[in-house]
Parts: sequence; structure tokens; C-alpha cells
Amino acid sequence: MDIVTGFMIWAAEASTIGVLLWSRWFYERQPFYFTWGTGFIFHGVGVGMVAMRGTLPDFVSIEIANVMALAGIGLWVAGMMQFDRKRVEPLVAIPSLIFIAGMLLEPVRTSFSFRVALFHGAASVGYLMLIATVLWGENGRSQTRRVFAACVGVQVLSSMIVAIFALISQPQSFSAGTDNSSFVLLLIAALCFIAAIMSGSKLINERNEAKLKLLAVTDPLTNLLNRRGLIDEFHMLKRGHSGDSGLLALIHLDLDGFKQINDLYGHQSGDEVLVAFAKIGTAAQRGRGSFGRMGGEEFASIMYVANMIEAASVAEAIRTTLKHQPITVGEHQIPVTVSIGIALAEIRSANLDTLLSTADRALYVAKTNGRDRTAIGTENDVSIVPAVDHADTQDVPVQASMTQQVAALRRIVAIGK
Ligand code: GH3
Ligand code: MG
Ligand code: MG
Repeated sequence: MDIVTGFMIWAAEASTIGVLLWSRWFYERQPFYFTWGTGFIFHGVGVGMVAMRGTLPDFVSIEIANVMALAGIGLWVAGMMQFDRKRVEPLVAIPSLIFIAGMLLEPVRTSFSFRVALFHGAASVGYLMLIATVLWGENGRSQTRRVFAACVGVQVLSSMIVAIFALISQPQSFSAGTDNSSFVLLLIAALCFIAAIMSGSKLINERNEAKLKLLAVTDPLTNLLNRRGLIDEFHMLKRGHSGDSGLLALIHLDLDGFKQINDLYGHQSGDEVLVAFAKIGTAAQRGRGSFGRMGGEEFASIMYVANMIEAASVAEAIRTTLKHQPITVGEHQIPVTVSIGIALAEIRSANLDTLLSTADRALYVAKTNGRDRTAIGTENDVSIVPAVDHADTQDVPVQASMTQQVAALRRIVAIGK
């Protein structure tokens, strides 16, 4: 087999990969598929035209062919930038521009060996840009990205070796100067190219898997964790905790009279209330743990707390913020309240089912005691958190009533022990 046949095989393979990527783009509409597909087609057609020296006019098989093959490498870099959701930089034209600039020089234009060296030098620059983009992209230190970069690194080396050999041995055509060592070099480069394509498709798969995983644990309306995501979060918090002590709190929140809100303002407005409440809940417990939607108008938060008072404070902050901030939907100001049940457990021995059923029991007590309140469940008891904003404490200044609230919570803590 001679080098020209090798080029033709490579041209056919690259074009096929290009068409496959285009068809993937057709179904998924992710721009990087189109860019990579076009890159492979450019590269394939370019290399194919180089192989047709003599059949095609020289300008096509030299100038246009080499620039196309190099533009293909630039498009791979551009596709990688799109893959990482970055803006495509004009820098991706550099490999082609290097070749065009070199061809403006008379001695390069007229010498086969200089042209070969120029092409491979420009290709090395393109491959180095690809490596830089992969390693400095999102999640740049991942195993797959490093494998990909290493495979492209072999392309850099082989291109540089070809460029240096072309300058030293000054061949006058593709057939001249081809010996076993150049075939070995080409074979290694081709194998590494295939490995690069395989690790590239692994990158795509990993991205798709991560997207699916995220979808599986996300509530589409509020973008919060869903029930499954909250369960994962519980196990993560339990595993991630170092040390023997500490408490885990599960706060279960259920909007009051939500059916009526839907009936009065419409389901769409109900949805908007859920989204607004999601924001209030997230803001109130930010930095402590996770806030998610269990389903319907039920939410939950899981977090590390130092004591029962801390958990009750977060719950009360959510409850009072919601109460004093009617939710605006269109021209309506919708008053919404929430009832809350809290359960606590030592992190080491925390059991999710027990926490859920205790919080549920507490929530039930909060509902049956008039709603718009927080209750704390213990193993065999439920206590309503004395509220700063309820009728029996309304005449007391806020500061004083908060002090009362903390004192009452301390009593509850003492009973719980
Ligand atoms: P309670 O104070 O006892 O909690 O009364 P409630 O009306 O909030 O409770 P109930 O469980 O009877 O009703 C919950 C309602 O929530 C019924 C359902 O139509 C509504 N709902 C559930 N999911 C959604 C949703 O995604 N969007 C909207 N708009 N409404 C929902
Ligand atoms: Mg409910
Ligand atoms: Mg409800």
C-alpha cells in the first residue's frame, strides 16, 4: 500500500464520521455535532483532494485541499468550544491561516517538502489548540479528557516528526522517501486518531448521562430537587458527615388550602405560587442543606443543624416570610401560608423512613391546630412551636416575643431529652 491509497482510505473514513455526526446533529440539534461533522468532512475532502494530485488542477489539490484539511482541525477546536458552552474564538482559523501565510512565500510554494512541513506544522498548532481547549474546558481534569488530550498529543508528535523529516530528507513527492518507518509512524498516528475519536464519544456519553441523571432528580416546574433527589441528598449528607456528633433535620412543608388557590386563581397561578415558594424556601435555608419539592404542594428541606432551635428557626423564617409577602401573580396578590413538620435525628443513626414519618406526624398536628404553624415531632410526642406572629402573642413587641419563642423552644428541647 502506498501513502496515496492510505490518504484515500483516511479521506473516506473521515467523511463517513462527518456524515454520522451531521445525522446526529439533525436529530439532537446540538451545534457541536454540526461543527465536528463539518470538521471531519472538510478534513476528509481536503485529504482526499491532496491524494488526487495530478488528477485535479494543482491549485485545488494543493492550496484548497490543504487549507480545507486544516480548516477541519480548526472546526474540531470550535466544536470543542461549543461542547463546553463557550464562545467560538476566531483563533480556530489559525491552522489554515498559517498555511495560507506560508504559501505566500515563493520558496515554500514551489517546494514539495516545504509544503509538507508547513502543513504538518500548522496541523500541530491546531492539535495543540484542541488539547488546550479540552484541558481548560469544563471538568478539564476528568480522566476521559486527559485520555483524549494524550491521544491528540500523539498526533502533535507525529505531525512534528513528519514536518522535521520532510525538512531533513527533502522528498519530492509522496512516493519518494517512504520507507517502513514512515508507515509505522502513520499507523501509530491513525490508531491514536481512532482512540481520540473513541474518547471523544465517551465525553459526549458522559455529558448525556450527567444530563439524564440531573433530569431524574430535578423537579421541572421549580428546578428544585425532586423527591428522589432529596433522598439522594439525605444519603450524601449522612455519608459526607465527619465526626460523631451533630443532628440532621428534615423539614416537611405543605402549603395550606392550595386546592382553593387553584380553584380561585387557576392552576397556572397555582404553579406560579409553587415557583415563588420554592425561591423563598431556597433562600431561607441557603448554605445549610437542600430544599426540594416532594411532589404537589409539598416541599422538604434536609440540613445539618446544631440543635432543634436552629431547625425551628429556619422553618419559622420560611413560614413568616411567606405569610408577610403575598405572592404576586398577574394582577393578583395571593395570600399563602404553609404548615411545617420537623423531625430530627443524630446523623450517625438517622433513618430516612423514621424521619419522614415523624415529620409527617408533626405536619399533621400543625394542620389540625389551625395551619400556618410549625410543629416538631419527637419519638412519641409532637410540640407546636410557639409563633411570634400568632394572635396570642400579637400584642407583645416582636423582640420580646422572639425571646419568648426561643425560651419556649428550649422547654420543648428539654422535654424531648
Ligand atoms: P391543606 O391545607 O390541608 O394542605 O389543603 P390543600 O388544599 O393544600 O391540600 P390537598 O392535598 O387537598 O390539595 C393539594 C392540591 O394541590 C390538589 C392539587 O390539585 C394541587 N396540586 C398538586 N400539584 C400541583 C401542581 O403541580 N400545580 C398546581 N397548580 N396544583 C397542584
Ligand atoms: Mg398536601
Ligand atoms: Mg396542602
